[in-house]
Amino acid sequence: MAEQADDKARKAARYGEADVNVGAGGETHQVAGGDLPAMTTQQGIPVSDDQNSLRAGARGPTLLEDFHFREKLFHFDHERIPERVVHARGFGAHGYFENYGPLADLTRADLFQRKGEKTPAFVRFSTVAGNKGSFDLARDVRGFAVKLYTKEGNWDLVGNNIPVFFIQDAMKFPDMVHAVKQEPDRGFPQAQSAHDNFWDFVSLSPESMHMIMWIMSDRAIPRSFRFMEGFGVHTFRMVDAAGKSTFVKFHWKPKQGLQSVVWNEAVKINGADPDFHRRDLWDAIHAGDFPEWELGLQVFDEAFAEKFAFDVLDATKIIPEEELPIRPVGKLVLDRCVDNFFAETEQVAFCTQNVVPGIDFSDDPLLQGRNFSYLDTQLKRLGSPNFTHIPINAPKCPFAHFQQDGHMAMHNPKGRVNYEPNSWGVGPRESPDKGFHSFPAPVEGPKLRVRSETFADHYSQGRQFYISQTEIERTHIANALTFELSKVETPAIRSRVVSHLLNIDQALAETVAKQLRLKEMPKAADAAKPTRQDLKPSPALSIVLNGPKSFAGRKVGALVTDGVDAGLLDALANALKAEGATLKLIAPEVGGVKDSAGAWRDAHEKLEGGPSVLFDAVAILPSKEGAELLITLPSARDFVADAVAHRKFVAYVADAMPLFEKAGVAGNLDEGVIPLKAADDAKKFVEACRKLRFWDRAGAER
Ligand code: HDE
Repeated sequence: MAEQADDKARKAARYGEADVNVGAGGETHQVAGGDLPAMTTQQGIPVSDDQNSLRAGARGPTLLEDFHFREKLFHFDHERIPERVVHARGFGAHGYFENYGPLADLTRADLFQRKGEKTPAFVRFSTVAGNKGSFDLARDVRGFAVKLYTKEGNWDLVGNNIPVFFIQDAMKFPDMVHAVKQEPDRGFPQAQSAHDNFWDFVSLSPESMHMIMWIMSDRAIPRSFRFMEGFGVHTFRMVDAAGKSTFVKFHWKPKQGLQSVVWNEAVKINGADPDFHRRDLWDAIHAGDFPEWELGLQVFDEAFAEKFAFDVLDATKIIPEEELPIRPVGKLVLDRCVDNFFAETEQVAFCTQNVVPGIDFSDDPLLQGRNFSYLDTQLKRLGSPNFTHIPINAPKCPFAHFQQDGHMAMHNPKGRVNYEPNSWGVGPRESPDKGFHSFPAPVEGPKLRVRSETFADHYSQGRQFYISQTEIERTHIANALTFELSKVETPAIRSRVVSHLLNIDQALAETVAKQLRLKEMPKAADAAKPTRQDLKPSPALSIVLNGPKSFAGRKVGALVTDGVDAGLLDALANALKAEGATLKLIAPEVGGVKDSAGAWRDAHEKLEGGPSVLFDAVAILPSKEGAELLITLPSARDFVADAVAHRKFVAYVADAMPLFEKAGVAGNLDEGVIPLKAADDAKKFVEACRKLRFWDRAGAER
């Protein structure tokens, strides 16, 4: 009887007393007047009890006859679909692409014909190597996959946040992915390239070296999805109404500017908030701060391709913006989060072969291979050739064909005719004018398994990327290589990587060798082509040189205690609001603090849950007594010490000084550490924050 009383309390709590009528035997009914719908099975049969399985006697065995119980567990047991082999961890959002003006001179693609036209879009960002449950701030490439629901079908531009790739031929993709993912015997490391197999593969595949420069740079640890670029990577074609083809490379430029974190921060963010990137996008969209990217094109003809120093079909090469400027043609805005993560983000099926009339492929061997792989992988993951019947994958334009049946077929045509030609006068017909035509590029030659000679230069652009970085960015690359290679257990692999670095930059190779404490400097690796020394730096490749103009969209974490100066806090909040940035309060207890005016201020985070790594800049605002408490808390000392070490802008009140001293950073009071004395100082602090980091801070690394 005690059990039944418990049951009664539980049910009452769930439905609210008024909605539940508990019968004498403990059975419940939702009484009329409650506005919640009645629960049913999948077959629509009303459910009377969702708490207890059907048993022979109160303590007896469960009966097979309990169809509700069996259906509920059957469905639960089948909830998962296979995660993506790569790009398993992702986060998606809806939005639109807005076209700036007609592009008829380049392409007949319908979405580019009318000024101001909006095409619905769905974007999924992802990491590559980690499994679905891994953390967001792995050092990794980010997927930047865009599905555009155009009036002439779905166009999937399945790109990354890095414009080059590890390999030149799709044949090597399974090897490359096996090498980077967890090692097969032990099942780890997770979401890490810092292990022997990856660097073994890379050191035996010099074509990876350009990509290695990118993933060892801060590009691989973005501050959030909102602050990274996207690239189509391959050369594509645009084809106009007359059938003229132009080569094109696609770029997405974030209007928010570029921003990354530093490695020590990434490591800590992964512990403090493994969902840092997805939470950021979710929060921004929910706050109405919709991220935008401008779509830019690099367009060129055969003549340019002929004279360009590298093969435009080689996905390990870029065309520097300074050599071929980017033409902005429209913008992508993300303004709506998904309603259901599984239905949309998990089930979305991107396929590189989804192109629309006016867009076409080039012969890039990586792209050609992808065009097979993506369709194939969707069948495995979604389990049916009818995956386009799922709303997120269905075109939003009219469609008609004679494909039929299969698992879970949802669009089933009526009537007798399911083939063509037919003489019944019904059903769709091909349309030679409107339909997709492949560009008739002339091809001939013997069937060969070869790598074109024109793909042989593996180092020159890696060097160009490196020399395009600012000093601090170069230091980060050297440190990242050192970190990763220090996790490699086999000394020969470490040396082999350094032998490739020698072909990129002597000083970089020497720094890494020294930081690894290599006993002997290896000889430079044999190069199929010597590294070109004449390529000019491309400033567009640096993050620091392409940061934001404002602090909008960024977050400041203010460490507060009881007695926090109410006027200063308000001044800071107002200055940040005017900039389009937000203020979060971090307090010893999540309940909040009482400010100097006696008013209550709710905290957003308890100190232990809100370390400074989660913020773009911090303000240290305790009262005098508050500071005495904070100096006893390791998390408060870390808050300050980390913010300084990560070269953040720090605002502080004089009463906070004991905390700086205890944290060992009282000697770092440079121009990036800004005293808040009067309300006007808050504005100065926010203006300083526009630079994001005070890179000149001396001795910041502890
Ligand atoms: Fe992918 N890639 N890839 N890839 N890729 C997949 O497709 C593949 C490559 C990229 O958010 C898979 O649906 C091959 C380059 C993104 O759902 C798979 C090759 C670029 C996403 C696959 C490449 C990408 C994927 C796994 C070498 C940047 C996530 C699950 C030729 C331009 C899309 C899936 C999403 C996903 C194959 C190389 C980007 C297995 C064979 C280069 C953004 O089909």
